[in-house]
Amino acid sequence: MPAKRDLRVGLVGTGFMGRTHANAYHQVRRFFPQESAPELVAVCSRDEDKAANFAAQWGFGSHETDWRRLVERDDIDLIDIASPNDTHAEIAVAAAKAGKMVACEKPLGRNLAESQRMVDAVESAGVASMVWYNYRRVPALALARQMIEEGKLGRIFHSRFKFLQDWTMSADLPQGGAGTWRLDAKLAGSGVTGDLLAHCIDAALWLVGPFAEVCGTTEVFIRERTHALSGKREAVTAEDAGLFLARFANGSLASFEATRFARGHKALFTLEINGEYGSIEWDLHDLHRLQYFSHGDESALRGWRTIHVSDSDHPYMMAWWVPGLQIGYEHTFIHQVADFMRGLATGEKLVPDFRDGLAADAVVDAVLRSARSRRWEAVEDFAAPFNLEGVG
Ligand code: SOE
Repeated sequence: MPAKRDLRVGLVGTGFMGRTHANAYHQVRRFFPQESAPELVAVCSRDEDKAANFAAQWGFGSHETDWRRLVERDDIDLIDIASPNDTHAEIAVAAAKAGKMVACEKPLGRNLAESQRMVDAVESAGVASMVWYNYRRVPALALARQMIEEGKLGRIFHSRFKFLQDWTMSADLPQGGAGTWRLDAKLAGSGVTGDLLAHCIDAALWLVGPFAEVCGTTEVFIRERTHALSGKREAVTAEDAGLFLARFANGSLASFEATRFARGHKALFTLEINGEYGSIEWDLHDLHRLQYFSHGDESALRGWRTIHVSDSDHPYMMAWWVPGLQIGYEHTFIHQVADFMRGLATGEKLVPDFRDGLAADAVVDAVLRSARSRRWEAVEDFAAPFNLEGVG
């Protein structure tokens, strides 16, 4: 099927996230043919071999070793940033100034000042932006959002979010460098707060609403690691674990927990929301199921039910297989590209955009402030509406 208007993509970063994005650009034209299609114009990595191999493997027309070259090219519409966090702000600001649309991995910046600069850049240039909070596009979570919008849970009182991993538990694991930059706060900005809690925070912003205040604590369990670049033992400042309590603008309360030291858990992202009329529960390890309790059910039959979110009337599932057959992690990225393309075509607000990313980063910032001050800290509300007229 011919594309309506191809979106010419320049991707920065060839790691894990670069692969998820490249795969999404490829697949979207097959499963969402009603949207215009991305064209994979160029990929950029500082390492020439990595860039060339990635371009060949994922079908990019060309490769670059300097992102500035990508930004200068006039055959690219969208700069997609999937490189480590310390590169996000500089690339995004330059791309927006050059009139390009910008997509960026989460979190936006390493700190609030960088995130704010990124938002200012896209808003003053009037270019479209997107943050890859991909879990919003899990069909079961999209269904949860629909149910909340329709009032099925009623007023929300409590919610719980956690994201547990164990991949950094070995004291021999270095910090810094290609695979382990997430452990170096100079590059990442923070540890689990900006990496894992950020996903919980984005889900909470989306499903529960704006935060009012937070109170949290963090810990670094292994305080020194060899730095992959210097070869020397260096202090670790990226937190291994973080816990916080939150009070939302709607008066509800929540707890949040993330760690990379939960032995046996690889990506246990779970959430539960309790409302006046019902509750929901979800678990990334079983991502196509949504648990739902409705107090409105006949009293003798009331109980938790499992919704297998794989039917054609479930969000996104019309595009996939026949009812009952499920999809997975990589599809969330494909859905995000499909929604982005549809937003560009219709003018519908693209979410989450950089301003939504800033709202999440403001919560990250307040949690880290609270961990230092050992007090409740207010969360600044950045989720002001952004007029999309003329965007793109
Ligand atoms: C960290 O291990 C990580 O890869 C995060 O950076 C991703 O955002 C998360 O989706 C999975 O875990």
